[in-house]
Amino acid sequence: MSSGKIHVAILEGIAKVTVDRPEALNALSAEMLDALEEAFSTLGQDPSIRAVILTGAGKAFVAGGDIKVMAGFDPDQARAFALHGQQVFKMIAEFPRPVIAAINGFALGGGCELALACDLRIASETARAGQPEVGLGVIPGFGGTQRLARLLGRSAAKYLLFTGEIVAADRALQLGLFDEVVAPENLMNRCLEIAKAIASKAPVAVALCKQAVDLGGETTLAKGLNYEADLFARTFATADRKEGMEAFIEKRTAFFTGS
Ligand code: CO8
Repeated sequence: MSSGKIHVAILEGIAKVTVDRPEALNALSAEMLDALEEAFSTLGQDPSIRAVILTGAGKAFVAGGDIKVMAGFDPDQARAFALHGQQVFKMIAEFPRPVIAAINGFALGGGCELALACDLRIASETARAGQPEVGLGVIPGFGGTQRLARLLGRSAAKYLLFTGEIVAADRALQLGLFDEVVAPENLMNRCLEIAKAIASKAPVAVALCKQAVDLGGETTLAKGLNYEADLFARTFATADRKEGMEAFIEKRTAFFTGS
């Protein structure tokens, strides 16, 4: 399956989505955003998908929004572009299955924001990340000021946002921007290993964990706990809950169907 400059390959319930515009270090134009949206929209309708790995072709993950396109924007066009990117990234953040960013190289500006919209960020030792927008006279527009601060805390986020510093993988790991850093040749294998571990678990339970954690970050502890209890109860209406508990009691491996 191919969608513009976004390529999708599916193997055993795991989708690999590749941003493929290496000549511009995978910079995101409106066309690229549309293609990304179309790819995730199609994947969202496929019940066999259990996890998604998002990566970039060539030496970059994504080096940002397309500066050459943005250079000609007036404020109205800039707002429309920011809202476009935010809407596509929201779709990725709310994708009903876990999305793993396999950060193979530069994740800058809009590329760092794309990684932030994913559930996990596994990076190559050669990856670099940052929000260099202030050096261009702008601020992040695809969610960087919001998701970065929520993930790293306000101080670390402000440091990266104010200085525009592009940090190496080990520093990104230390800051909590990357979850794991591996040798470049191991990046895809490690992401596949994580995706397979996720795919072996009860899909509805995994999806509800994602919903509960993400809603919890947006509300009070009391409301989050209440929501968790509701979702916990919901799992008891699934066949996979019955299968999972029976398999434990019968000392066998559970076979989950996603129902
Ligand atoms: N946009 C457009 N083209 C890009 C981008 C980009 N973000 N990044 C790289 N390219 C292009 C280069 O222009 C170059 O093209 P050409 O060969 O035609 O000159 C090609 O990709 C290769 O890049 P370099 O030759 O620069 O490669 P290097 O290895 O020398 O450098 C860097 C790699 C350090 C990553 C460098 O390319 C760079 O600094 N890129 C820009 C990074 C950046 O500032 N990103 C943030 C952009 S702003 C943003 O993302 C905000 C998004 C949300 C805004 C929404 C509100 C409107």
